[in-house]
Amino acid sequence: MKKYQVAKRPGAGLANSGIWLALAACCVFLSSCGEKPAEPAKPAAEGAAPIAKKKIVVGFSQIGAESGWRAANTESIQSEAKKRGIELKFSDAQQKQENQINALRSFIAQGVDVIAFSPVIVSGWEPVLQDIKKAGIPVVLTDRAVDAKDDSLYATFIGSDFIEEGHRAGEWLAKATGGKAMIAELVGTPGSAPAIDRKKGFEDVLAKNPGMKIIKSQSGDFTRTKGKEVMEAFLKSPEAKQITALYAHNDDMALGAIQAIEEAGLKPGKDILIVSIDGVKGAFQAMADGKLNCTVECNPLIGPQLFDAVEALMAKKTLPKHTGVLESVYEQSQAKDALPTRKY
Ligand code: GYE
Repeated sequence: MKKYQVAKRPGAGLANSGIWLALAACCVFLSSCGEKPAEPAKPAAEGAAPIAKKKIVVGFSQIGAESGWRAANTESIQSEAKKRGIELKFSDAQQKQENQINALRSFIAQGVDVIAFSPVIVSGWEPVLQDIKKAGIPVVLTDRAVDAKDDSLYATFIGSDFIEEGHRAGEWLAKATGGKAMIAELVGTPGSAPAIDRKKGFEDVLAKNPGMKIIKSQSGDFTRTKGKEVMEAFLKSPEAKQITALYAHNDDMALGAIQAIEEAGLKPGKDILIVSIDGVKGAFQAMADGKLNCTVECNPLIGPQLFDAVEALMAKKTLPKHTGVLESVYEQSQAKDALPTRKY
């Protein structure tokens, strides 16, 4: 495993240290002038130099704002940076890889300390990752993985196991239906890690349950609008009457599909059983209303883990290549109790 060198910005350390020392001195002075009596100062350890801390600058390229999950993820990252006094250069790619690559290149030009991003699709990242490596900037991947063979192109990946989420969704449906279901599938963004892996994990379960079949499958791009559109098309297709269950790769598409099912005069959650992934509040509400049957949790609140990694990299520590996120599976019976404390 190769260790990254954190880029040194020429001159920046020296030029800033004087200012920081002056600021630190001011802070000590101001706090000693406060109304409350100051705590007795601890004698400085012999030979200890005053610590002048440089502000960490992180460039983060977010995929977009396609779902409730994404909104919660963005909030978690922005608020955690603020809390830790880390300067965050945040860029929204509106679900386009091209925009993400441009943002990453601009982070190199700005000489940020660490680059983090959530790659919209798995492929096509090697050239820009090579350039980041050449610039000596460590990379943290969050949420979605890349398919680059050379894992020295990034320091660590923090994110969920999407194959396991697919297994959990499939296993819940197998249990709920006694292994018999004609399934419509709403796939996530084509070529994205969660779409590929959630499909694979689910199909692993189908392979063991010959009575469960996917009879319709199409991408709804992880959005509510497209989820609704695609479900409308499914319900107008010749196979419409056979559909007994819906597997949506995220809650937003399931919520869109619920509307389409209702508009077609059917009962979501009863005529068509629905299982989706994420565990956003809207899904818990839909479960409490009896319209969604199960959601497999995918935790978006990874800001603290991201900045733990950033701080470790700044301290020149080597990180594990992958860190997972703790998650659960929820059914209708748990929805009402869980709703008030649900954080996203
Ligand atoms: O499930 C979906 C979002 O990458 C895990 O992206 C994330 C997925 C999430 O749009 O709602």
